[in-house]
Amino acid sequence: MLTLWRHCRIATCDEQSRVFERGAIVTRGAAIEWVGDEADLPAGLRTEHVIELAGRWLTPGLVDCHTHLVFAGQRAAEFARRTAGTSYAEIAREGGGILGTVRATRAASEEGLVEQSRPRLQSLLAEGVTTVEIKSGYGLEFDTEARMLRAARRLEATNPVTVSTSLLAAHALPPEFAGRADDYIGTICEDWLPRLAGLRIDAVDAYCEDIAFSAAQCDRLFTVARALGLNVRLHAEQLSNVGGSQVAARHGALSCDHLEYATDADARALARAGTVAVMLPVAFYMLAERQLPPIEALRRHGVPLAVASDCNPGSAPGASLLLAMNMARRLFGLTSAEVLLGVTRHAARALAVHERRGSLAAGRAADFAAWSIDSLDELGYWCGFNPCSLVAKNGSIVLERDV
Ligand code: DI6
Ligand code: FE
Repeated sequence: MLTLWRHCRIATCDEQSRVFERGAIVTRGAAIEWVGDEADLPAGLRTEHVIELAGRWLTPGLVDCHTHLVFAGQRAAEFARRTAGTSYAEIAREGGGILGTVRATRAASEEGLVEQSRPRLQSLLAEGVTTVEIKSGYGLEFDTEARMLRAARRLEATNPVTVSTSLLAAHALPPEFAGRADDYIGTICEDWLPRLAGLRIDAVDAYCEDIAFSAAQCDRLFTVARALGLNVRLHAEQLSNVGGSQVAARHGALSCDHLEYATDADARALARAGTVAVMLPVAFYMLAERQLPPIEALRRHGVPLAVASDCNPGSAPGASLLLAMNMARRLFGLTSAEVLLGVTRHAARALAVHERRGSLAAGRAADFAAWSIDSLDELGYWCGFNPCSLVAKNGSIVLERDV
């Protein structure tokens, strides 16, 4: 059955970044059959169902390509300490920070993780998000890492969303391995990775930082992951430069995320490797960081830029991709066009789903969002206001709201 979605303006975000001012889309089941100017609608297409969009803007369903949205508890007391002057790194060195969430997550059941995480996912879905990446990383022991990944898959099975999972076992050093970071990396490589591959993980991630894992340790982890045929991505150069982007580039990482302390040479290496740079301005804001990512160098070298929420209980306690888009514009100086590609085509590429999602073209998934806005410049302009009024996932309307 064919459905005609008519009377809309369309930003396809495809390879040609086509825009149709008097656009229409035809869907067949879960896929796009045709997209273009309504006047060019092929005469032979017999559409049985018509949806009137009343001049709204249509974009691909948004892709949030970096979240830690499955976790238990919250860290408001830690935030209070940070606003009073204690740094994120100091709290981490005391055994707080990520390890605080590890304690809460280890104590939670799979059902409890799903229930606590669902409102965060729903907050993203209400903003037009149709694909979301979810990391493990608050278990740091085999069973809890696996439980987090299963919770992420259950959220996918019970919500209109495509989930991409990343194993982030190398997020912090668990207390059982205190002083033995190399042994912990060895355990992930030799014991966990081969066993977890059965859980359908889409990528292996790590936190490369002087309060977490060294470039050499990430290099070892990625060597094993790549040999198992897994994609890799990396948190790098967030608080200091310890050489993570070079490791990511060497292994052909899908993405390298944060990058505040990356250099011009790092940007060049990422460009050569085809790695997407994921900007996480909510973490930059919440940690009151001052060092801006090298946006000019990333642009000059042609590194694709993505923008993500980083939803997590420590450095980005929120679940709003629209707010991240606003912050990417205001704090990092991205343009509205960069921000839109950053949450569509480039974000999909960071998850290796760009052939199906993150852009509107014939043959791709019918995932899209309609916006009650006059101009595309309004994406990333509103700060704490959501103009999304309709979401379609795999060709079906899954959300309608009055705006
Ligand atoms: N970088 C981040 O922004 C999150 N993890 C990471 O490696 C923060 C995670 C947390 O503080 O709980
Ligand atoms: Fe993160």
